[in-house]
Amino acid sequence: MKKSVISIVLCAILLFTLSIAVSSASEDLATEAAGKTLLIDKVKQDSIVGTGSFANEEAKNLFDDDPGTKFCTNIFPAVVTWEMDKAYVVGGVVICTANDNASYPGRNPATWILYGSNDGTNYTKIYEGSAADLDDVNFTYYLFTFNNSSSYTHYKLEIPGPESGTVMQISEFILVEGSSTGKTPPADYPSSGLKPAKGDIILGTIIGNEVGWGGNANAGAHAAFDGDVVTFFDPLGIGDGYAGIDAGAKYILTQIVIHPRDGFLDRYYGAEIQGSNDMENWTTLFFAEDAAAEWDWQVITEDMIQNNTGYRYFRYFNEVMHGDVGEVELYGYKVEETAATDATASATEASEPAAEAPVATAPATADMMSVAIFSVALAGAIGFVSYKKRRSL
Ligand SMILES: [Ca+2]
Ligand SMILES: [Ca+2]
Repeated sequence: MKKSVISIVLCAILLFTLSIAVSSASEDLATEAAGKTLLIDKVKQDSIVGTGSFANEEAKNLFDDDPGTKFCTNIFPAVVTWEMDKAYVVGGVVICTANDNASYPGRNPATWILYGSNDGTNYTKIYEGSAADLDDVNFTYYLFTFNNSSSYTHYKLEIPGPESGTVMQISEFILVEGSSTGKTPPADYPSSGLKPAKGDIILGTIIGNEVGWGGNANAGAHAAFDGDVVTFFDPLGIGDGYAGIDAGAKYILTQIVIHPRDGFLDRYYGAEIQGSNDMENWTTLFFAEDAAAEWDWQVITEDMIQNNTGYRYFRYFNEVMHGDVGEVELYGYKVEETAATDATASATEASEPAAEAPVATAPATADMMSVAIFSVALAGAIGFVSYKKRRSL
């Protein structure tokens, strides 16, 4: 009696385990990768180079949108390189098993490593799969997604060996296009180490330009929120495009930290941090009145932030200069539901000119010239205020 109960429990656990495995795969590509942009036809067929294989089972079979053809080899590590028709940000991969994995268990890759490159020589690791990724089943598609914000023209797949035995095979290897916006910043963001006493880093979903100036996929909004001061957001033009964060709830800012782009300190002039609750009407919370003095973190403290009444959307914007920026960090605290009425009241007050705080009168929405003239006048009147604080390393 006791034994049969244990058997039932074990069966239940087994069925549960199987249902998880099945739910992450499909015999139909459209089902498995629903809503994804597949880059199958973006592969330059004549660029594909792969490790030797069995006859008619070459690496090029990975890119023909046909699960009936496969890359099958007993030479390891198996390495395949190829070039795309242009640079893509890849945020996922679909792998399909082959015709007879069920008959020959162990032919799936032990691990699989995807690399990207922009010169076909120096490769950066993007993602590493594991032995448990694929099952011993035929013609089954598996989707894997991962965080990656870098675009590459060249890719490399490296497979150290089969899960067991001496032969490895897969029928399809499909890159899935990622998005530079609509994602959360990576783990190494924020990187300034300049957290204020009050408030925490505002993490959320990146909003703004998908790509930067000239269609540069590396210079989209994400580049201002990746923790790397060298990578930069590059708008399409002056006042044309922005990099921002959807905080998901209303936040009061306690500090703003901006790192200019290397070699473009003059473009810090006119930098604005704006807030919005509808992504249409933007209010200026901070306006940079001069170029950055050094290629270093620019710290804007709470007392320098105007109209700070609680916003869900924040953006870095520049209507004066072509506003490249290396990094943007926003710190603050969430507006409590019960405090919503108070926030509205203070918003009305804040819209009145504040004589003792000249920065407060920086126009929230104004054309480029009036902002520039105003800023020059203001800078002359009160002198340049240094917002800079050295990074403590
Ligand atoms: Ca194929
Ligand atoms: Ca960056």
